Amino acid sequence: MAEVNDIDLKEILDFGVNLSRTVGSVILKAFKQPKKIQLKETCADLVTETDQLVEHMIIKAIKDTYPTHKFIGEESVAAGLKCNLTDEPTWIVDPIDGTTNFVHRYPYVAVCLGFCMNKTVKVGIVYNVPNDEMFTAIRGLGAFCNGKQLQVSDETDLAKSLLMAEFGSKRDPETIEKVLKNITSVLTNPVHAIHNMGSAALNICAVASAQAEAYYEYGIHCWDYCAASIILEEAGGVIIDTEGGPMDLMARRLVAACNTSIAQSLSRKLITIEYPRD
Ligand code: LIP
Repeated sequence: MAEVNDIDLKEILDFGVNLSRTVGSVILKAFKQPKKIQLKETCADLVTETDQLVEHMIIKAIKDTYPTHKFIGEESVAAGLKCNLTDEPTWIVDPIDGTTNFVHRYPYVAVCLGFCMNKTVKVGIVYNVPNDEMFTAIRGLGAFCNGKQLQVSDETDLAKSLLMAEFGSKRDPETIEKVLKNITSVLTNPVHAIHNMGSAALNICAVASAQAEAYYEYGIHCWDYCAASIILEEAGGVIIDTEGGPMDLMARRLVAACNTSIAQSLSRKLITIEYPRD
């Protein structure tokens, strides 16, 4: 029985899957429609009214069903709410991971619901809406996509790997120079290729699904990778900090991989791009 501190994690998962399907239908309806776009931190950091509406629906459902639970949501934090993870049962929510994809109708757009207790991710749901792919995991009980169990790639050589990477939304010359240094360092490792899906969560789920061997990014937020992190770990993969230590949910950076050897080889190739913590 998946229970922690008398919280039934299977019930949490079922609630999260149903909720992500409900809000997913709102996203799908808006997917092809014209969108009202606002800019957040930079000219490439977009938000739409659908992001805000979906997060409002998610938070209301959590408050109605689990009134004592806490939440951290991308758009609530953008509106000024503190991003403060405590030991309390906490939902970490990204209503639309891949907002730029959503704006441009590129079909990689995910609802991300991570459920944490004592600052540890216990349940993850990543719903790729346009492709109807429901990625789920409960700590200790495996990872699944539409009910099919996931297992990472058994490749151990970075040079024989497909890498996912994202380049973030900062456009200042200093950051761009470091981003390009990392791309050069990895391409000359060499690797088979560097691809990206425009969604941190779906890049991580690609590694969990043995469709890629590793992924790295600097500048993402806890809501981008909380839910997907447990899906990858339950599929047999690893997520570490870019400096090589354990994953830090608030550090805004990560290396995700099918095994520790590839994760550590990749982290040694990277120079740090500094971002303020969440
Ligand atoms: C996105 C991440 C992506 C990153 C983008 C953006 P959002 O999240 O999933 O990995 O490169 O800059 O942060 O904003 O679409 O939820």
